[in-house]
Amino acid sequence: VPGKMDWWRKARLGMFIHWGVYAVPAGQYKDQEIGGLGEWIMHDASIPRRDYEQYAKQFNPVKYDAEAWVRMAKEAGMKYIVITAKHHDGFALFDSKASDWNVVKATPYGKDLLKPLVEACRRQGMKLGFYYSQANDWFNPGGAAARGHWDPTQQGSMDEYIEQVAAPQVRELLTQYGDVVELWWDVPTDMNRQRADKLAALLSLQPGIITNDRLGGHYNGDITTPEQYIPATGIAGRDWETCMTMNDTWGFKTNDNNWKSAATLIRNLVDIASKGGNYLLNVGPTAEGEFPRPIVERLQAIGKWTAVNGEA
Ligand code: JFZ
Repeated sequence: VPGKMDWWRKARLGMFIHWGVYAVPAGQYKDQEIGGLGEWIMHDASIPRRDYEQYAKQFNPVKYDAEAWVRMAKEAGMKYIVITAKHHDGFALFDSKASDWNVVKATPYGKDLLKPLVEACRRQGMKLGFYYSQANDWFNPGGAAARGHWDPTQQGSMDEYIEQVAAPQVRELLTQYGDVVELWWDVPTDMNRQRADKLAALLSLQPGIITNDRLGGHYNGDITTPEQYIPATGIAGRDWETCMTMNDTWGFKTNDNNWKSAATLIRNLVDIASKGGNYLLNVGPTAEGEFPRPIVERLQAIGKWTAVNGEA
């Protein structure tokens, strides 16, 4: 689609949202602080599927207010949002027919979390994209695990997993939620050309969609995704998007308080924009459905800056 990158090249700033069942343990398992990324806790603490499932039974984000989330993004000067429809723990934030490991079937909340966000984005003129962990899936049998499985119930055929879970879910995401501006694949463990082809074919369901470089197989996508850093001189001849956390985790962790200052985040935005890239800045909401206070404060500070200096 000619011109599909036009809005994206002007956007400069987007919101990344990492949200899921991992916000319940929030970095702790069996009274122990688990190092590393909050959304990797199932993997890093080798939590059996059956135990991890219990966190879903406590995932009840009654304070979730999609309108407020979108408003905070908008007031920060963000032009698009990318949310984890499914992260590596395999948990779908949406009503999926392809796996019962989803918010409707596995949690007391029992409602699709993407629908209200889609509606809020439409009402407020915000663009929305989906992160989808296509290869790593530590719950649905056959899904990949970057450093090997730790629970026998995770095992299965990856081709069947792609056929019966990943492809159907991507189809759901691209047909049931209106316009999807970005499909953000992540971590191509054990992907090959055949598996990637099946997923890539689905992108035709959203002709204007932009994809990143993490599908695997032989795909480069439309954009390169430097993670947690800013390329020194940009990336010549390529659209790029630096994704970055405000503290040291993507998914919410109670005890991660290593927040970057608002000044640092604004300086990063200027640095990235001046080099022709976009800044996809992460928020990790709590299991109750709120943005932690330090995040709200930083979004507000960024908004004060972009309101004056934003539109070039
Ligand atoms: C991945 C995920 O594993 C992580 O949980 C988070 O979602 C992040 C945005 O993406 O982590 C990566 C992926 C790629 C690199 C580093 C971490 N990389 O290419 O350097």
